[in-house]
Amino acid sequence: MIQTLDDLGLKNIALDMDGESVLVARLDRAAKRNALDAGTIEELIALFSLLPRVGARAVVLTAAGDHFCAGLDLVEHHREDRRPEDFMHLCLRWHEAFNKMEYGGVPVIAALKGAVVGGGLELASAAHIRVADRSTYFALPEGQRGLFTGGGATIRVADLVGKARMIDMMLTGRVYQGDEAVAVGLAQYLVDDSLAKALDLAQAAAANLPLTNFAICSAISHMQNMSALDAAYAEAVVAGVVNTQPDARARLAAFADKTAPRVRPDPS
Ligand code: 1HE
Repeated sequence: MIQTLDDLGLKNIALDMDGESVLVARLDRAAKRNALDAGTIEELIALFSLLPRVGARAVVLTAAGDHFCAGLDLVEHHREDRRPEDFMHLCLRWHEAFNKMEYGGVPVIAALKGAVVGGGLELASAAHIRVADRSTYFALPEGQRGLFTGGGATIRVADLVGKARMIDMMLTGRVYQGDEAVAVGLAQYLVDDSLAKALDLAQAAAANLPLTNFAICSAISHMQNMSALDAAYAEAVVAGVVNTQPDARARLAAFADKTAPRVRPDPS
């Protein structure tokens, strides 16, 4: 049975630790602009399935080279000449990978740069926080390539930017970047150094209690899939468990005895 990240034998994703508890996972096919071939998708599934069990408290997802991810490996797709059922099954593997990220309960912060396009945007949109730098640009070029999204964009990208913007991106090849990308919801931060910012955010998230992060990074997504009535019930159940966890008592005591920091406006 696989016990450690080393046992996974990843070839297209490099792993590193930032301190004790933040795992840095780097897409490592820069020569192919980190295009997602079938093998890389399997590696993402293996990695994000194991994460909750190896004690990583947060993950930064980054990429080698100048581009975060060019999406589906179009050369592999062309070479394989897939039948509809082959590609449908491949899409189910993409969904498995991205669902493991979104619903796995461990915060995933994407440090973006260059092209975040097609399936690369689908990957980024499965992260819990997206940090862009000035080189980052977002697009869904499937429309122009004679393709359609298959890695969850119809759910996650539409959720981020809304149906009308997603349709515009696919019909016309519209590219979003800079402040406009933040304004439409594709990224939450725009900075000079997206990796440094993502690491800061990951360290901050890693300082939360793991059960609290589990709820934040799985329950909110699950509740979006429920009716309002069921979501309210599920929220009460999750809060019942999280808000009574013994590990939270010290934090509550610190607030009560006035040693905990207060919430203040950002001084900058
Ligand atoms: C690739 C891929 C790829 C690059 N699959 N090999 N995605 C797209 O339509 C994006 C396609 N890629 C691009 O538009 C550009 O490559 C980039 C803007 C990302 C980067 O441009 P550039 O000038 O730096 O690189 P390049 O010269 O285009 O490519 C360098 C190498 O990466 C080259 O390989 P080489 O062996 O000839 O050196 C390219 O073939 C390779 N490469 N992108 C395979 N995508 C589940 S459905 C999801 C649907 C989709 O994601 S559709 C794909 C959308």
